[in-house]
Amino acid sequence: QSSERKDGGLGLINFSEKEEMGSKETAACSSSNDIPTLAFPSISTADFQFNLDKASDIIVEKVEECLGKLGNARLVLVDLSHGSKILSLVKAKAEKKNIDSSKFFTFVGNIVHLFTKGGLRCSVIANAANWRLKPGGGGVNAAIFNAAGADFEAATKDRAKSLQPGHAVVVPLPSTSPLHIREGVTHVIHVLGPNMNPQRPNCLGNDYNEGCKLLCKAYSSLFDGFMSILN
Ligand code: AR6
Repeated sequence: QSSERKDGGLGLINFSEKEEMGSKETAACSSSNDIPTLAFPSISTADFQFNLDKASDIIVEKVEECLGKLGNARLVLVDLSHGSKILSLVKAKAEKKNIDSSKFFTFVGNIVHLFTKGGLRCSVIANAANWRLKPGGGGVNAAIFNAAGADFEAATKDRAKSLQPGHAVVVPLPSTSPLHIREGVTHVIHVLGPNMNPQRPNCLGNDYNEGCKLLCKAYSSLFDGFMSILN
């Protein structure tokens, strides 16, 4: 149940005010639903086992870099539960850097139900993909492929057959996709982050030099992909 509750500030709300928002949050939400919004998960930090402290530094750094170029669009980091460590770390670090919370905030919810269960319309969502760009596995990848349906799989194949770590590919979501119809999502951006899990392909061992470079590159590619949609 907690997986569908909201977390971060919306619109005019500061990170620190989140707990008191209730209905105000919903109102801010519905009035902001026309703003182009990218919802993204924390790339590489669950199945791919990337260190959360390092990942949160990178997320905040890359978000800050991107915000100046975004116009009126906004970025939202999502995770499934209120207990999410990565959301807490990012929220605290973003607040410290005075990042504008109308342009970037965190949100608790399932990335495939942000509008219908959370009231937050996101035109674009990011997928923490695998290198084959295949359905299955777990986490965000399984959720998005399941929710988006067969036409999305075909649309992905049209765009790319595989992905290198640090890269992203933008896939327009067919208008027949349930995710398009139900949630208003127009594009999915597949991103492949660095893998630190020995059970998965291309494990970097403990090479965080390379890992951090690749995670930075992954977020740059993701945000560039989002900006290419806006333009
Ligand atoms: N909605 C929102 N956030 C989610 C959801 C969801 N439905 N599911 C997971 N998260 P992960 P990775 C959060 O494992 O580490 C797959 O098997 C999760 O709590 O999806 O990059 C692929 O096929 C975490 O914060 O991605 C790849 O092989 C974040 O999303 C591999 O996992 C990313 O977790 C990629 O692993």
